[in-house]
Amino acid sequence: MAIFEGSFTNASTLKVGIIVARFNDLITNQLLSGCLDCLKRHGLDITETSNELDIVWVPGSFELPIAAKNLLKKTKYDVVIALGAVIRGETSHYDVVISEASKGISQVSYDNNVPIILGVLTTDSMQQALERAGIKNNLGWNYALQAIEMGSLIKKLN
Ligand code: INI
Repeated sequence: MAIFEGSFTNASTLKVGIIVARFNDLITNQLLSGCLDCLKRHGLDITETSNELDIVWVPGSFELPIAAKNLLKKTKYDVVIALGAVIRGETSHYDVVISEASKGISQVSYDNNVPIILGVLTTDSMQQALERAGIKNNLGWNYALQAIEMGSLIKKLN
């Protein structure tokens, strides 16, 4: 019997891409900072000269999938993290944005055989989003942990 599990010990063996939506950037900048803090503390080089990390900015969560698709054309990433914030109270096309973003992200992930972490916060209010992006907990940290786990797991399975 073989048991395969992701490892959290050395993120520097991974090549990580992060795609961040500028829409609601008060929230997404916080998610990005939580993410980077976690990756750094797990050994990934997050400096400007790093070969282990690339960051791509897009206008909104709707554009996360197309950016992921093109990012994966150029370079072999072990894992990609897609960060966005969709707030129900602030938009009438909440459902369209979140549905297209999540559908597109899973499709690009399967098509390229690369895990893409769905780091899009969906909340009913800005207050809830703030709470999940740092005031209480920063889910950016969790997204990065999930990325380290999945990136290392898929490497082991191949
Ligand atoms: N994009 C988001 O990331 N979050 C939102 O809450 C949001 N709202 O409110 O509409 C949003 N819209 C922009 C969308 O993602 C696209 O950038 C835009 O429609 C252009 O394609």
